[in-house]
Amino acid sequence: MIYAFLSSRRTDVLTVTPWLAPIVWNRLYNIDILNAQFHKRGVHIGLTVFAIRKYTQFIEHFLDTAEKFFMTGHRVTYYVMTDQPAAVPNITLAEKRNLVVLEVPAYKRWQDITMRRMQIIRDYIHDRFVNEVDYLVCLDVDMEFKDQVGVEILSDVYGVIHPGFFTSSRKEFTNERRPQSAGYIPEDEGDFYYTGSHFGGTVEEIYKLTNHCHHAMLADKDINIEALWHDESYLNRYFLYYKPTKVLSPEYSWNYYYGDPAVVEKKRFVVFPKDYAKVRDN
Ligand code: UD2
Repeated sequence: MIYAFLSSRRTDVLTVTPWLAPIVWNRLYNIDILNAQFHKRGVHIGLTVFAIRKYTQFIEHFLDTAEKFFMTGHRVTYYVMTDQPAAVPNITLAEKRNLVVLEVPAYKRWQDITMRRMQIIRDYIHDRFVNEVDYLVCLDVDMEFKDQVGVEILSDVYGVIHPGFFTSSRKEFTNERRPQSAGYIPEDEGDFYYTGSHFGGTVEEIYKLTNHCHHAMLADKDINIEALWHDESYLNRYFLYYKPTKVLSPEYSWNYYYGDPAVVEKKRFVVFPKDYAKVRDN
């Protein structure tokens, strides 16, 4: 048993943060043990995903692949937030899984669409999610599941290392550098560069995170600033001061634009290539 444990240890990647949060990579965990623990607790997982304006085209494939690979065997509710409820396809879901379509406004600017996700998730946590699910997993829609994403990701609050920056120094992170901004991170600070496409945690922790990020955006709006990478910048600032209790490797938000490095043994959740000029209205 001990031998089996030692033999599956990874020496090629960082597996724990300086604040002792695990960093989740392939081969570091036993999914059967974790599944047994989470089944005992009967956890219910909510997945939020936004499909606004032309992004409704991504929803069917996103859901089809989630049915194959996301939290197999657990209780799951998909919350699809859209301005066009009729565009959400009828897909057959496995047992213990359901889909809720929520109508949300379509902001004109794509930047507002991505940033306002924080406010909308916060408000729905308050109005209903808190009574319905234990954890929330918040994802971009122009993505597809390619391999299992299960309860190994769950923790009080987690972020995912951006695939473009897992070997970068903190100076290279594309953080917001204007000191007046509520998203500001100095060049010599920052632990990882986290992607805006995937974060999660308990409903209570995601309430705190989304509320904080939304307020940071409003504070910047008042002084006519929009952080460099929008919601992603505010999320990075949040995680600097409120450290995630688990960090996921880029397996959990890969982009083949960055190649196919061997160290990322599984590309579990992957960006679906898109032509920005065709999917964005402005
Ligand atoms: C990056 C981040 C994204 C966000 C954004 C902020 C990755 C993989 N993604 O992606 O999470 O932080 O930068 O600039 O790093 N959406 C719509 N309709 C629209 C536009 C956006 O529904 O017209 C939603 C949709 O769920 C989409 C998400 O917002 O997946 C993020 O927008 P994006 O994919 O256009 O942003 P992108 O690729 O610049």
